[in-house]
Amino acid sequence: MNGLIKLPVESGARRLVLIEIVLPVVLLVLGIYAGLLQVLFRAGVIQAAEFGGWEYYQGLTLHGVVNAVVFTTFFAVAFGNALVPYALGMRLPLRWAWVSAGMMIAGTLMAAWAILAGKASVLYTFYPPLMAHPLFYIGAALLIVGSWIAFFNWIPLYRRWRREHPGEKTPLAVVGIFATFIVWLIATIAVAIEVVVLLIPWSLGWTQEVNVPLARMLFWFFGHPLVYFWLLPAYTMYYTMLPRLAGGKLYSDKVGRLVFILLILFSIPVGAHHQYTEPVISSSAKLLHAFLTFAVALPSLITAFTLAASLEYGARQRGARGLFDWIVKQPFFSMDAWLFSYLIAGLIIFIMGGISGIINASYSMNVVVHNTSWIPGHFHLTVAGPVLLAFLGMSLHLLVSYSGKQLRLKRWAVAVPYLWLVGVFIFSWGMMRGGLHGEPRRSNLGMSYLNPDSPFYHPEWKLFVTVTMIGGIIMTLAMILYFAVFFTTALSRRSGEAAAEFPLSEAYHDEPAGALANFRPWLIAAVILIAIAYTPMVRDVLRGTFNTAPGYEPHNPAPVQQMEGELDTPTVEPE
Ligand code: HAS
Repeated sequence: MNGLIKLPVESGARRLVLIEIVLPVVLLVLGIYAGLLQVLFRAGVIQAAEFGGWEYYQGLTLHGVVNAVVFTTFFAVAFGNALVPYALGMRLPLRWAWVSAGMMIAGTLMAAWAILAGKASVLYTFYPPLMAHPLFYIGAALLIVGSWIAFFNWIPLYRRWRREHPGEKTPLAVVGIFATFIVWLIATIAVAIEVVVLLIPWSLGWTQEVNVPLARMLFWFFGHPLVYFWLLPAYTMYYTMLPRLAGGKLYSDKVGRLVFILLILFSIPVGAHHQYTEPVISSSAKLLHAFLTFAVALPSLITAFTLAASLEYGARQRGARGLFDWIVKQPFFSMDAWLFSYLIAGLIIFIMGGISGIINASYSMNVVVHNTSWIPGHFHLTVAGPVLLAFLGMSLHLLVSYSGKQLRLKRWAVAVPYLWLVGVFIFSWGMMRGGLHGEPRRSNLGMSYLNPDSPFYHPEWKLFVTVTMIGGIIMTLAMILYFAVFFTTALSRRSGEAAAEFPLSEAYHDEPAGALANFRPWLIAAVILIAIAYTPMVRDVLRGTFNTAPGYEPHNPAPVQQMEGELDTPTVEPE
């Protein structure tokens, strides 16, 4: 885009951001391949033996951990390392930034080894009693602590900026990134307790059993805000960049701040909506979390209207007339503002992702869809919709600006998000319809549902698993195009000076931030809300009677034989 403010970046910062962007995109190749295998396997096109040499849970773990945890965490840190100094007009302090990157890379390599060696087939939720090799948990802990260090490294920078700019509003982009990492910091404290106190000693054999309900509660204390940790960087792009890419202004700066603060308030005390069907937790605690889940949808509803108003304003500047002309007058295929295509395609997908989320949140509807393939249908419309596309678009943008290279294969780059949109809608339709017909979310029986020898033989699901597979193949094609664009650009010659540049928007209504100017009171309110929502759950979990279990490893036949002796019919594996 023309007319952007370019700020020079020193070579250390340039190298750091490029490593944090390129490494996860390389790993994403593996994650996407594992996803393709899943749809082919579910549709009965390949059998367990052809599963890339992996076991079913191993492939699914790789898919979830690489795509949803490693790629997203690296991206959020790289994006913050680039955007925070840019928006504040300062230099990134490099020493701790490198320590953070080093820890994240070491942690990723440890966890990747454990997964690829078949010693950590525990999925991205690593629910006990599924047990992983200690290096998987230690690797996850390093990745998380590394990302905390990146955040702590921005705080002195921000403090200095505040001293030097008294009375000025914190740039909205910085508010967005700080909201992302405040949510992350609070949420990861719970998973750190789970991993360090419960899982590492258990996987090292120092303790024989683990308190399953307690571990699950701690996981979901983290697991729900995790999804907003994914969403918030995308929201930062929507609020601070999308309006300018659309040729207009953000409709209201204050609403952007309100949305970020509301997400800090409500994204944590809602974990029980993942546990509606679990015993031990009382229904009153679940009800409270259900109400709060509706509250967490509110900032996204506000976002829908604010962004629509911003897009409409931009289109009217370019001559749109009447009621609906502004919708078609968006720069969907602009080669100049190509990042727009990634953001708008994600937003369109999120309309369906949001509706399905609100369905999940209702207790009675959740009982119908929980643990069925409806749920992956929902989350591919959210994390693999607005989040993935915004992250892919911004990764390309950072690659181009931080390397001083030109974007190659531009037409393909613009086609990727729309191809992905078509693929993910088809995929999710298959998954969600299948889920409504009872198709499980996952099973570890080594056979597809279309194999007559499978205890889960369900020929009536053929339509759904086949549609899912078609969607999955289209999504894979979109990603092949993306990788072609990304690596062709990365390997091309440098054509200009590397510099930081972001298409930051002005606001149409640029009011003073008022009560939203300071994070502190909202942080206190968030902690109080968490205490109210989680005290009854902690009480329930500590009172629960069925609370400890020995470890179970899907690739280790011993516990399975033991189970076979005890059970007449095969069952769905634990989540
Ligand atoms: Fe969710 C399960 C409820 C949002 C991800 N969710 C999951 C899981 C994942 C996930 C990964 O209540 C599975 C976890 C697992 O492994 O078990 N979710 C919600 C609700 C929301 C929601 C109420 N989820 C997300 C987001 C995610 C995500 C965001 C990732 C980033 N979810 C649930 C529940 C479960 C669940 C239950 C448990 C289910 C179970 O039983 O296991 C809300 O935040 C959604 C609010 C969103 C909206 C949409 C606003 C629309 C916008 C687009 C506007 C478009 C415009 C474009 C302007 C209200 C902002 C205009 C177009 C033009 C062309 C001009």
